[in-house]
Amino acid sequence: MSRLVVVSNRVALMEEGKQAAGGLAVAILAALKKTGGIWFGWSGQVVDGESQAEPTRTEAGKLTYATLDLGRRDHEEYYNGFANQTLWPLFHYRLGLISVNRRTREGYSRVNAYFADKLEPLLRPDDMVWVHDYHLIPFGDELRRRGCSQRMGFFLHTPFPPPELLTALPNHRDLIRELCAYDLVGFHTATDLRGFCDYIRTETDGTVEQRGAYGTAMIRAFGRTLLAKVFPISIDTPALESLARTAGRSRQAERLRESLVGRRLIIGVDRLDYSKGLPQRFAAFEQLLESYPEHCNRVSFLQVAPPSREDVPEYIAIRRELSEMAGRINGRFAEFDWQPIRYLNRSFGQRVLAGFYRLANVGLVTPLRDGMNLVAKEYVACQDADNPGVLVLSQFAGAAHEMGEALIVNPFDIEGVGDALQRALTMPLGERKERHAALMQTLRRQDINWWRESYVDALTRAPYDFPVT
Ligand code: ADQ
Repeated sequence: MSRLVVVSNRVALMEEGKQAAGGLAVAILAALKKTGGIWFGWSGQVVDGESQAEPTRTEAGKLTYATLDLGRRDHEEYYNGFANQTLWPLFHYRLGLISVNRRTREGYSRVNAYFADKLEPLLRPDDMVWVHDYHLIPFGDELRRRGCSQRMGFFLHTPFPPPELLTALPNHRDLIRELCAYDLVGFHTATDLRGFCDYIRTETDGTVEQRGAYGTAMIRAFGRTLLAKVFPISIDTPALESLARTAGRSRQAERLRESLVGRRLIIGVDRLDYSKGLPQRFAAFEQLLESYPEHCNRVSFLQVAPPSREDVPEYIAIRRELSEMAGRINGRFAEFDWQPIRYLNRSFGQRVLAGFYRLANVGLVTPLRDGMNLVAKEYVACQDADNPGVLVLSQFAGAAHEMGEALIVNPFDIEGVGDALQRALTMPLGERKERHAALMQTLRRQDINWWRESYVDALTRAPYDFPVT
């Protein structure tokens, strides 16, 4: 079996048993442990001066972590700059938020080239390289320039926008040419795949050949042949199910339950990011209280939102906006013994979150645009099948493609989301159980291991110069 080499912006350097890691990190580690291999990327450390000259290697059995510290300028231009102020808003359909400049694009290319310089000597001819996310689109092309002919795959964790938006990026063709250096390009949904295929059709001389009903396309462009395919990411469903069974009785979950004194609970859990639709969500909760005043003093909304990317101005702005909104709505509706919104800028461990999900009558997941959104899946997996809560889910989350049995909402339609909350809070047990059972069927069939195995299996069959089904 070929060795797997995983490349991601951040490496989840984990000592076994320590720190409950996210499902993705666990799944990747499981794959790496099976085949042996390398997990390569940024250490998460920023240092004064130049980026670290040689990777720090940490051996853990058959697995090697190889990480690099980034110099301040590289971090600023590559990570805060082009990745998070240009590509992130662009890929989330937010042209009004993109900042475009040559300096950060150059920084992005420079760091990708530098990463390639450092990984290339560690590669063996038969390795398979699996690169993750928008920070590293040019990475495969940089390896190819260094003569690497290994099988290389890329997976995009964000949405991929339609060409009408993508072409707002200066020199967009360069980025897509770089993306075409991979053998396999994976997306969460058919919408993302369609965006990519439409770009190839309309902006290049390349061709797109649809394979199967939907979900797979053979691309010939920029002198290369690659497979583009949908792989909806998921969660470790059985692990979360069993975690939630006991976590519902944990000390923190008990404290939360006691603090509610019999009130219903709506929960939201997100990184504090403008793509997650948090101001609209707060407004929808306010709408619920306004349109259905019977919920006043009977329902609490817990929003957990740890700050992220705090060096980027848009993230400072949204944090300020949300604090202001929570204060205003609480000031408007609160009673001396009831605070409508509990808004927390901190994160919790997986176990605590699982207990909170289990307690919540409604999971409110309303991003304006999201690659997948794992919180939606986690919320469902953590419910008690005999008395499950209801998921209210944005039509613009990738998860909505597979989770049609949730209450699907348009997050821009504040009144509509308010009505959906009312429906969720008053849904009869029979309907809740039916919807939950249907959602669970999908989550059990397509869990994180299924996702990882399908991807690695497809990559194993590269290059695809022959017909693939
Ligand atoms: P994110 O934008 O980070 O991921 P999401 O898919 O919801 O969004 O994943 C977040 C993960 O972090 C979940 O596992 C969640 O439990 C955890 N998390 C969130 N808030 C937390 C908190 N307060 N405390 C502890 N844990 C918390 C990106 C894309 C998504 C895509 C994923 C995976 O933006 O669209 O689903 O990658 O591909």
